[in-house]
Amino acid sequence: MWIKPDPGNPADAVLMESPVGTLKLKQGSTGKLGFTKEHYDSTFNYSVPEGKWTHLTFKGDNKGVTLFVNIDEYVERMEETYPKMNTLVLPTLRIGSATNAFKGVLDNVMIYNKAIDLQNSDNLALHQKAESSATEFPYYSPDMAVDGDVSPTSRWSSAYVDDAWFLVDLGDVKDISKVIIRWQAAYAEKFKLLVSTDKTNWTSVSGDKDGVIHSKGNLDIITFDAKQARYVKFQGVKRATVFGNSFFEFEVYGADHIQEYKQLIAQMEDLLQQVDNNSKLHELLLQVLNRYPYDVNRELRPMQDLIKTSPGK
Ligand SMILES: [Ca+2]
Repeated sequence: MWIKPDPGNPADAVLMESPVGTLKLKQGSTGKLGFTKEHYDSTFNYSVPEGKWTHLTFKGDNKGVTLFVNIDEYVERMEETYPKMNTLVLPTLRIGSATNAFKGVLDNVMIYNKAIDLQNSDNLALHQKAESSATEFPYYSPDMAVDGDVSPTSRWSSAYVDDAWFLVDLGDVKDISKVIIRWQAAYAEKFKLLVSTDKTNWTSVSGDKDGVIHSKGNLDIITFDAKQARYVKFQGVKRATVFGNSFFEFEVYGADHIQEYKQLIAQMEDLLQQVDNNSKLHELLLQVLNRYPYDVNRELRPMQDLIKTSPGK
């Protein structure tokens, strides 16, 4: 669904409700997206921005629920084996609420009775071999950053040096195009991201002319043109704190066409403003836009062709 909340929504503002539960823009006083079911509160570590359109996808199964924001800008999985409190039954009896409706707009709410196959959800680093420079404590070992667990004690933490490094071996050479770093409070203000197929020759994938990436901590999502890599390395340049560098998870994702798809969608949105509301092109554009992002796996060529048919192109 698309959502554009007004500024200043109150605590517990409800997006949807039914007797079985509520989906909330703000879970309690956290300000974060969440849902309540059978008196259990589940909260995503994500606040929906006010005053602008954001796309949310909830992918639910019998174990938990995954949140995708604008396809791949923020992704979180909530799952708990017992009790199964993090599963979501979408409460769609009412959009808004009889008592505490959120203020804002929802658009294009689509509900499927099967899990949507969004690309790019396989973390290639998960449970692979990892190694690093000296750690702060033996138990904050490099494998803790590739175990898929973001709980407070499951993290890699380096000794208190600027040039700490960490690398993961993907097992085989793969095309990759995205790395996500989920930082603990001790993050790197400056670092490099390097890839290699032989563990000897390294290339930086992003950053300034020296390959230096600047971070503000919390979460770094680094996307780049597809690169071949078996080894993916974090190279610290400058620490942000007196401590070392520490992250809960270091995730690597394969090449895909999400970025290209999103660019085409943006072009189509621009085009939609320019064409006659009653034209065939307008109708065709809406057909594609209304399917965003559910058709992320679609062929891109028809979208490119459609843009080319527009007047002035
Ligand atoms: Ca971890």
